[in-house]
Amino acid sequence: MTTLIDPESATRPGYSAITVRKLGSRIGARIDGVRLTGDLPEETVAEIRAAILEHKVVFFRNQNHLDDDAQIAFGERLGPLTTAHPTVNTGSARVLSLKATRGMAANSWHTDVTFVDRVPAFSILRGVTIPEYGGSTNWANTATAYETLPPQLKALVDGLWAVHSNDYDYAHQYGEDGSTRDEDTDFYRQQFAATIYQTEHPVVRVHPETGERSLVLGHFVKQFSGFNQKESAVLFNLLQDRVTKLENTVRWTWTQGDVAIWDNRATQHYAVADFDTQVREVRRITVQGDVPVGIDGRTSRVIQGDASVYNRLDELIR
Ligand SMILES: O=C(O)CCC(=O)C(=O)O
Ligand SMILES: [Fe+2]
Repeated sequence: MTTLIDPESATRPGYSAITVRKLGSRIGARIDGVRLTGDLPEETVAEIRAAILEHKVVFFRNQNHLDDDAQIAFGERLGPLTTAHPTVNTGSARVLSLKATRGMAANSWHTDVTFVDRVPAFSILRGVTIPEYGGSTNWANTATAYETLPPQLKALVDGLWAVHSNDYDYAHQYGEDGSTRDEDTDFYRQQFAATIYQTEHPVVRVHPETGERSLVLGHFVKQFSGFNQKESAVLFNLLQDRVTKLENTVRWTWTQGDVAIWDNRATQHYAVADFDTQVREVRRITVQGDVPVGIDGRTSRVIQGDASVYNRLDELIR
């Protein structure tokens, strides 16, 4: 017997262990009917993975049972985890705490950790302390951003490479968007760039699981190879505007216990610093990814910094 799909609910066919509802035409889905744990059946994990690959970012409500260990146990079902971060230590080997009371480092469009060669595959973010208002997060689909480029722009980006670094320009974030500087954020920034990494990535990468092409950009881009700073800025804005066009994005308003999982190989995200001095804490783990491969088969190239410890495969530091 075939089950009729109610177009109103936009419930997605093809899933039996979970319920998947689309949130917009290009990106985002909410998943219901699952309690995230380390011992979920293989079929459920496979469907969650398929939903992430299809919708780029998925959201789960009511996962209040999770603590760091349970978040890690579930995360490991998607693949081996990275350490918390290449440079930032917030007190856990695997979990990065993003806690803020005044603005945040993530209120700018980016893909996580693109300054190293092995860019994480998935980021798994858990809402721990959520302000009364503000502090939503936006995601953009970098695969549809590429797919909808006019052919002339595709021709340009298909052979384009860019240098990404953690030593990027934070200054542009201040003044314009109303967020303020304080000692905590200054300290975070110093730690963030304590070791400088620089990696050259293709601007168009071929996704290792889906084969889709996607744009590799975001705020860690320093310069396009073969272009000067001024030209790079013009090109960057032209392409970023395509990525962050509102129709290409989804916005999530958090409640405590929510979990967001995104495909870091096909998205950028932006956390909105509009919660005044309220406390906001989200905690992130990341699943290891591959070295990006361009359309011509060339792989990303490390220019500066050894990030091998970030992806260490042993369990010694757990
Ligand atoms: O605070 C957020 O909502 C997202 C922060 C962020 O950029 C991340 O978790 O990678
Ligand atoms: Fe991020």
